[in-house]
Amino acid sequence: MRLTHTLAPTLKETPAEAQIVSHRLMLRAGLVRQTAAGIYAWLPLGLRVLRNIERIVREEQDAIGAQEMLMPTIQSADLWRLSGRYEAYGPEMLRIRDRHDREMLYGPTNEEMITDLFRQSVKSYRELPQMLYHIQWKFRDEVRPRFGVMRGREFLMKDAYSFDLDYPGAVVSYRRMMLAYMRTFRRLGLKAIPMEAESGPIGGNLSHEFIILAPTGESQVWYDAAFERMDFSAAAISHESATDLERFFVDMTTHYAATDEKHDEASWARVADKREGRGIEVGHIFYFGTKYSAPLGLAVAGQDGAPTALHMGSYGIGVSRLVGALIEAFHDDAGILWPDAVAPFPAAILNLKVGDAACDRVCDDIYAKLAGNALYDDRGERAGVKFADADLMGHPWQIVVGPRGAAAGIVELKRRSTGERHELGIDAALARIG
Ligand code: 5CA
Repeated sequence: MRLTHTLAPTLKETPAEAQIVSHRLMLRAGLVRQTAAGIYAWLPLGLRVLRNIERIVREEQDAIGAQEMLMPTIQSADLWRLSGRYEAYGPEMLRIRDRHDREMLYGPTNEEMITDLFRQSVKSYRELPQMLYHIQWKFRDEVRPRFGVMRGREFLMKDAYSFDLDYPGAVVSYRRMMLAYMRTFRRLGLKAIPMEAESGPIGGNLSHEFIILAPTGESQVWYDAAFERMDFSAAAISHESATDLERFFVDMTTHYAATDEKHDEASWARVADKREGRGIEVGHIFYFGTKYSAPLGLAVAGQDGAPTALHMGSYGIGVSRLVGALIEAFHDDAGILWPDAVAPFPAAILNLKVGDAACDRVCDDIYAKLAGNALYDDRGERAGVKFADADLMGHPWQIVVGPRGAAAGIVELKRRSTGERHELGIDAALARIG
């Protein structure tokens, strides 16, 4: 992308409404703009990050055999009456009437809808187990939307749902999903700690929150350093093997991890390798048995032919919240430090003297060799402005092209996260970026 023709409105000043660093940086780097309270438009660079996160989430869901689908954002109130949640959800639910005066709602989550869809088509235990997911916008009319995309009213979630004939099967699905979560957060460059949690309005009796560590996180977290050393690779743990999953789960849940509410000094004292930090909730998973299948009539013929209500779980990842959470985890005073896996582009090209024949030629050459997969700062701005904006936007590499170097075919390659700089020939610089 050429910056001259990109909607990436960077701001020098700190926006007054932003209380936390990720919100400030998302506005300053031109990733999002608020269009109504707690509702954001994703500008081109922000959307690229969102899509990169989605891709990693999707790949790890697919890898454990979850099937992607897409349910609508608008739902009919009828199903929610059957589960009892239409009233129970209260003012957080955005209620809508269509032209026929039918009651509709903008989905805050999809347990009812998926249960009904599954009920219409699946009739036998032979079709189980199954897991389905979608990545879809949700609306929750939060009392206090704040912190930008971290607590929005409209936000993007990956929500998955598992269907099993019985409790032991549901536990396997739950553990499989937990494994996928640990892999997902690792790939995003994050340290994630699963913690036992209350299940709240989703209901159920087994639930874990996934807290990622970031110095500016909203809650204090105490955890065993063992979490940081665990190997979640397919080579170490097969998601197909119930024994592997059991070992993985037991290993996870025997290690101490707690937030403020559940922290217990006596248990903490027994942890050999202690770690503390601040945390942000980026995922939440629930096993809730037949809480939705029973009232919505989702039962299949079991092995003995008798109708059996299915055991279900639901599994959420806050995809849009992760954009903010990643910035909370990776930034410095000058701006964002995107991990390679999610950066809008791998590199920014800084043309320090637009109009200088050598600079323009070298930049065009690099931009072409990267097949346009870079943010090319081709603006007629001063070098200082370009350096500041490149640091603010946080692309992992900066290729700095000045007139003297360009004449000699040399560029300066800067690694944003470490500040390391190297003077290199064009091809050597491109080889580093990989
Ligand atoms: N139905 C279940 C699982 S699919 C569910 O809705 N769980 S949840 O309420 O915990 O939400 C899942 C994740 O969505 C949370 O862990 C959080 O990361 C994200 N999330 C929840 N509310 C918001 C919000 N207002 N803004 C941004 N992200 C949110």
